[in-house]
Amino acid sequence: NTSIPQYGITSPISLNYPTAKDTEISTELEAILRKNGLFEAESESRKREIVLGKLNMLVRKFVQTAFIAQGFTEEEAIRAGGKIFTFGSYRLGVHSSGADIDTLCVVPQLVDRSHFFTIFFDMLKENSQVTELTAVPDAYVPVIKMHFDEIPIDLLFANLALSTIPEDLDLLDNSILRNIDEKCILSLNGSRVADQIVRLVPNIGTFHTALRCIKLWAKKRAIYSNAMGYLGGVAWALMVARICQLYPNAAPSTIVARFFSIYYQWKWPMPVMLKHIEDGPLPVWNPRVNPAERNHRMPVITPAYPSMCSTHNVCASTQSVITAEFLRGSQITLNIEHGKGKWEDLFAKSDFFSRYKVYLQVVASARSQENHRIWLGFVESRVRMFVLKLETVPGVVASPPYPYGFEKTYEDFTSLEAAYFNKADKEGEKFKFYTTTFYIGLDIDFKDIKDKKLHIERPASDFKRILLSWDGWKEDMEVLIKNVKRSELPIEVYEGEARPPIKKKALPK
Ligand code: 3AT
Ligand code: MN
Ligand code: MN
Repeated sequence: NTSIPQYGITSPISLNYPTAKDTEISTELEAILRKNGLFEAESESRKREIVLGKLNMLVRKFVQTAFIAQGFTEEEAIRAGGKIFTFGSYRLGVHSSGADIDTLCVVPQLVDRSHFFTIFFDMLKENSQVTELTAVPDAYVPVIKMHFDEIPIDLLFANLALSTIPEDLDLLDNSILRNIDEKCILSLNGSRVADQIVRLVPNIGTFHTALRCIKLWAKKRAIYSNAMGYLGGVAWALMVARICQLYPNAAPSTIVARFFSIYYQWKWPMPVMLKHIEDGPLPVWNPRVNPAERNHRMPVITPAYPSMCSTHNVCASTQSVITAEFLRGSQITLNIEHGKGKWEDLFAKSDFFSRYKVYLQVVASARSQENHRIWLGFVESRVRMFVLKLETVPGVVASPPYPYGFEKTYEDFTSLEAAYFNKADKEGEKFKFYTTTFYIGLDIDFKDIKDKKLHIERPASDFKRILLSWDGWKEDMEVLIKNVKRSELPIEVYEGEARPPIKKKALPK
């Protein structure tokens, strides 16, 4: 397993080294990234390392306690080991100040998940440095969330079919996946993918800068969200890593420019992959075998066995927005390379709220903060289903969602409708309404529509029914679906800036 690393499934496109100009604009790029507050202070990175060290000690202590409780000697308990690994933006080296650390605790077989949520959870509860401790044992990937000395931590759990955890355990060894449950495989996956990415890029420093640039760009352009059908952190990392493989010696600015021009022209659904997909007993991404995977429009495949598609949520509407952004990015970076533009142009705020004539609002509301938090998470995870329904309505060319919700609380109203429409209502009991509003843009073409009307009543009521029949639904959880013209959009969607002038045609084709 220690042969010479191979970068990618094809030979590189170019082995060229940076020109003086490439180096210059890459330095400018780094300066802009710094200006955007993407890097933490030295003191914060030191703190993260200390926190991880303490967490590692706590995990060992936890394993020992669980072993002793099962009648083992102290010596045996100490030998059992236990270790933490990281994944997410911290592991990839692209986290910003204040970001969480995604961690995974790996323990021997005899320590199980119920111990994690009892013995270990209680140890954390006793720890004076731990705040905002929450256990989410029933999640798709069970997790403990907390702040450790103010650093947000997500902590996953995996117990391996081993009697002890060796200090030098290699997570990429596929044999560790044998005889463990599905939740453990899922939990190990994040770290295994991150380890592979780091191994499969030719120059890690270049990868860091290029990925930080792409992440900032994707957030500013409102296309960063796996849940909403755009791309999440893992998918962006894989896409950047593939370009790094194709231009192993290039400067970060070149990686970014080629990223846009290559993905704008990419022959989707040809998959983006960092290495060939490994076969094995577990199901892996394979559209020839799994019909559902034939619907993946922009497949970006994770490199660690069992390989999966990190972009299965992408739909026609989000794909067209992402593609338009690739084109825009390629034009701007080409200009920058020719000395005719600046990096700030690339990071301009998205024009989502001036791009469409009509928008749909999905307002998720509850009367307690706690229920609102739960409800908005659920509604957010289902907005994509509404988008898919809308795409089938005659006259709808595209119905892309805005990836981030807008929060608002209303005091002293008898109903959500009264609050939303700001109707004065004097009679009846009054409540506080915590709301989050999600937006869907409607790109409409009435050319072939006789009555020049959009019939969205059916998809809207179907969507509402799906939301309200959720298992976790509570009585105060409500949803309001409303269409608004661009001129009627509330000012908060422009985040304090003036309402932009109405453009004729903003979406490049
Ligand atoms: P930040 O710097 O933290 O914003 P990130 O890439 O580290 O960026 P997250 O911490 O949200 O992003 O996620 C890290 C990984 O954890 C990405 C994904 O593999 C996994 N993950 C995130 N959210 C979920 C979820 N709801 N369910 C399952 N896995 C998740
Ligand atoms: Mn993270
Ligand atoms: Mn996280």
